Amino acid sequence: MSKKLQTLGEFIIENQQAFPYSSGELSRLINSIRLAAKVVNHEVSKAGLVDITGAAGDTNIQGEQQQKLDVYANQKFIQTLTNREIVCGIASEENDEYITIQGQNNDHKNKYVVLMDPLDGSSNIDVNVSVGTIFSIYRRVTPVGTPVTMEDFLQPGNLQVAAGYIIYGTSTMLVYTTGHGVNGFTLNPAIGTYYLSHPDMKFSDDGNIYSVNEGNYAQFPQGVKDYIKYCQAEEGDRPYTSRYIGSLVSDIHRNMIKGGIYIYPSSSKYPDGKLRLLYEGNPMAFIAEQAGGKASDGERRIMDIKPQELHERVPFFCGSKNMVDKAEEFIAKAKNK
Ligand code: P6P
Repeated sequence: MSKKLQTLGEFIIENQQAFPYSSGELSRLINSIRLAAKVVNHEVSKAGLVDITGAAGDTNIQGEQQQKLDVYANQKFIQTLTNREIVCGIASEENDEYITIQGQNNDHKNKYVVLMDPLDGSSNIDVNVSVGTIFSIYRRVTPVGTPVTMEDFLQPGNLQVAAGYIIYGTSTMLVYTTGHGVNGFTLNPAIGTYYLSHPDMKFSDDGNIYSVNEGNYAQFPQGVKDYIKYCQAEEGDRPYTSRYIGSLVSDIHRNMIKGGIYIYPSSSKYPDGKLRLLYEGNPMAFIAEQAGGKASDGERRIMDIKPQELHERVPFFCGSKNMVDKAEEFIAKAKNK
């Protein structure tokens, strides 16, 4: 007799106590993300068939051509989050400025802010490679009843109340945490229901996969070069396997399941790294730590960094704890030479 699969809706209800101080609003917020993800998944899954993958012409904060699916995903998540009377502000990679949501009575009574990358890795769409949505949720810090300010968005990652990602891959999964572990739900597209398929996801302390764009090797700091050479050396359980999809959500998801480290370091091209702290680094760091892994900028814990700007970048080392520790060791050694 096969075990009855638990749906995401049932999981949220059964774990309601995991959402502290929430009168069900955070549950409803996760539910609205679930809905938006289904709508975006529908479009992403047929991207090759309709004229929606062509560049929308504009460029986003990354300076990347905005693919129409980027724009579509951004609109869908903003629309869904706005309609649910839970969120008082949204920041997105696709918008230079944050969006204030006044609420139906223009009373700014909603308590949560959401920061997101609505379609990360979108340059992979044209080559049919997995892409993802990344989200980070905070309780506002300025008084309820007033418009949100930048202070509500520039919170350190250690104040996140929830974070997660959707991976639009061979199957579509929603993986998230509210600070009580990490759980993965797979969408059955035939009936539009997510089922708990990966309960209590964990990074192994060790791993043998390293994910970095080695094409930029010459631009890396010496410590990072030294760590990459360590990964490649024939010694003990090494050489490790190099796997790099070029889609953050996919690389982190694979490493969480198989063990490994993802690295996007500072370089001469990206002195502060390429990834954005608020809607890539922090949510993936929350997931990683809740899964027993680690996330740093090579020295500092990602979630302890006090953000200064909405779209600031950060060097990013994330994954199996002992692998991140070893990379930090090489970085420190090179600095002290
Ligand atoms: P590169 C996608 O643009 C992204 O933000 C991440 O999803 C991905 O890991 C990284 O950039 C890829 O960057 O410079 O290696 O192409």
